[in-house]
Amino acid sequence: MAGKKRPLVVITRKLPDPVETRMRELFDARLNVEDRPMTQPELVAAVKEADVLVPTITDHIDAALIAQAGENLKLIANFGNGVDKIDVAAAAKKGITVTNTPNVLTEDTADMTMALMLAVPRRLAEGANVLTGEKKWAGWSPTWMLGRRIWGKRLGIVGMGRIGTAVARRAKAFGLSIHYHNRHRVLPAVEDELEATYWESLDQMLARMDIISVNCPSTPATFHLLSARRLALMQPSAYIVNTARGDIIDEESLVKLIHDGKIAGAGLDVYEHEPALNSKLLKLAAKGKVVLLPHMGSATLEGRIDMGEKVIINIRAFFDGHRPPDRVLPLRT
Ligand code: 8YV
Repeated sequence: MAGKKRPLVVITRKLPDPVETRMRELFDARLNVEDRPMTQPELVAAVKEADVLVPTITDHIDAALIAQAGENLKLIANFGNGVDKIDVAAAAKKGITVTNTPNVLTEDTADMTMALMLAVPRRLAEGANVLTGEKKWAGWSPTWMLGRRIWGKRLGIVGMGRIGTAVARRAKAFGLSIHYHNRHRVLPAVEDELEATYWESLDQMLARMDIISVNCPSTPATFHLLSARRLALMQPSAYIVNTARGDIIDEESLVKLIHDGKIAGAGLDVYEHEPALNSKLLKLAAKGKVVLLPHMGSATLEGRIDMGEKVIINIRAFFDGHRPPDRVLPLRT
């Protein structure tokens, strides 16, 4: 890009300092130092003048916004793996390339998935709250605060992509048997390594697992994939964990089934209408039936810096006339 006009890059949220410093060095970077989410008029103004937009999960980059983009906007370089908030097809129709930041958050998100898979059956949040709550802890007792064992149990992974596979590796080390449902079988070598059982039928897998982990992307095809009918197939002693996207699960039905004792509990990092939380979920959390986290699956300093560096690599490759490494293609319908 040496000697060429530096692209006008509008970043919609505050990014880690080292990333912002690098962006300022390389681009005509418009930073969001206050980290206040952009309003719709501000997003419209941004797409009208920018060469590159760097949005995050808190921005809705829909067809209506893309239609208002100026002729300069040639790249939407998402700070995030999931592009469910970007209308990639509308961008493509307008000749706008979309990129994301895969791989660099895989292990961190898998770690958080494992943390939730342990936290709910082993009542981690409840135990921690006992010691910080009003009531004084009366001390150990043989039958108190008993949770459920996870080693030796059956884990069913919905979506065996990068993050699903990383979850499987961790869960295998924790002594769980690995089962999965996916659009395609993974490579035989990966199935062998994980001693993983493939379930073509999601229904049949849901009915036989002790723990379900949701690790597929949010797309029109996976909206409410875990529907009321499917959730009802789970065993009353089973748990579900979601670090993918909230709208993959019919949240209202999940809340009802846990409330009625038809599902044992849930560990959630994402929500159907986040950041708005279903008040019934909060009530279940107070009873220790669910552990709720505020979308922090990939929230490590290292991970977010790596995500920023990937955004920079995608922008530089694009303006050097190369195909960016993390280009996202519209879904085949
Ligand atoms: C991101 C995520 O932090 O990457 C994703 O898809 O959900 C999170 O890791 C978030 O999307 C930032 O835009």
